[in-house]
Amino acid sequence: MFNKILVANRGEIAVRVMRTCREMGIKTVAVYSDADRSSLHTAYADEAVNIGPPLARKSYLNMGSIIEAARKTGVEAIHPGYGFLAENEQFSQTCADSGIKFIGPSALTHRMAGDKIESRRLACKNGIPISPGSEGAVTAEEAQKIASTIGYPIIIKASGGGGGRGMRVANNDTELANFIKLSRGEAIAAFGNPNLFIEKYIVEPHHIEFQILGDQFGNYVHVGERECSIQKRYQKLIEESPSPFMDGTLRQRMAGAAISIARLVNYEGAGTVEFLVDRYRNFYFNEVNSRLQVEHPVTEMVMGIDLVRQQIIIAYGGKLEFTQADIQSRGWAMECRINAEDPAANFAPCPGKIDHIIFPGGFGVRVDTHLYGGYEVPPFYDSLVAKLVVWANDRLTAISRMKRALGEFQIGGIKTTIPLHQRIMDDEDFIKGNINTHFTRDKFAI
Ligand code: MV4
Repeated sequence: MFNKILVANRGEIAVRVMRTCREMGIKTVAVYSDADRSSLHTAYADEAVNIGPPLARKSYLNMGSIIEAARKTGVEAIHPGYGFLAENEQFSQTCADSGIKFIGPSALTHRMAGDKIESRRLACKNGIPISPGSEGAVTAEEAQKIASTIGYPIIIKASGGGGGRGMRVANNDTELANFIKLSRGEAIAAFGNPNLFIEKYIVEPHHIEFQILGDQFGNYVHVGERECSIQKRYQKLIEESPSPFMDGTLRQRMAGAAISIARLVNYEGAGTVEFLVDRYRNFYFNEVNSRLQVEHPVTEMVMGIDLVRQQIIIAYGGKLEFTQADIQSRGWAMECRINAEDPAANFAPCPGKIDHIIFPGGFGVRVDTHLYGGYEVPPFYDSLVAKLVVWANDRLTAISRMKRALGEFQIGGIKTTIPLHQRIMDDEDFIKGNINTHFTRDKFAI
């Protein structure tokens, strides 16, 4: 096994990855920016290396200083967490060139997954359902021609995009022409890639994703689905597993599609295949996320599998520790993302000093966080400060447990999304499992 791993990230995910390393007897190296000298991940690691100024561009996204830290400390592998360099093709390649194992898929897989038109084409060619639309990149004229056959509404997406950036919904030819211009400009500015494609807009879809694992010997398994429909502004708020919308046959069909995708790109490590599901339970491939996801704990809770441990074993060249037949989901898990945001100020980021904190606990409760009393949440990074995850035998008990745990969680000094989660847990449609991606907009006008 590896002796030492560098974790190229910060916050809760850096701590979460290091915890598994420690259990596996692997030493850890933290990298930290000037703003993270007193961060939990910096203190938790066996060694810590400063990699520069607060701005991510100069520290957590600075490949040169991270590779240098890896060399200096003699690590054999780098775990990127999520965000920052996790899906960066060039970083994956630079690690390979430096003789450091990148804990994640190859540069080639990143390229494939990062190009939405390519992955859409690949899915289509292999009989995996996609929303009807363009075959490749389109001009405004081509888009209108396609729209005239498949009909409105049409959604415009950027090939280099993801997470909703550069997306627009058009209801007629005029809007389509205008929105293509706007999205094109955005796509060039944000991703340096002008390519746009269009799809038939699916109304009120569920966002359901499958967790997959693939080793270097061509073994692939799926570890069930996560329902991620509760989101605001394309940022997930609540995730759960299983999905309340799922049934046995749909699960089998979607899991089969997810594993096909994994095989097609020789997926190595842990990944997610994302689908949209309409109200009639038709499913459409959306995109591949080639990283460990924020919401991975809900899968861990129902499956009893440490996904980071599997990532490390696979990266080392080991075989998956189980086959599909060994994997069995049990009970219900749910995660609330606690963000340092002010609900009264349109959810603006709300950094600041934690003057007092009480964590929830007890049976079936897991808190992944880097918060501690006296810590100052810096203004430079993502506003996620804690993930509150519960497990219970069934969904209603999980909701009761989540309400209990949200009530116990006291974070003084900053504003958080805890009150919003409490409102959602009391919502009758949420309780019934009547949810789709428009839930927060429809019910809470956010
Ligand atoms: C769609 C869609 C409806 N129809 N594609 C948004 C994020 C990106 N990953 C894909 N997204 C969507 N694609 C078609 N053909 C609706 C969304 C969408 C959405 C998807 C997942 C979670 C939340 C969402 C919120 C609004 C729109």
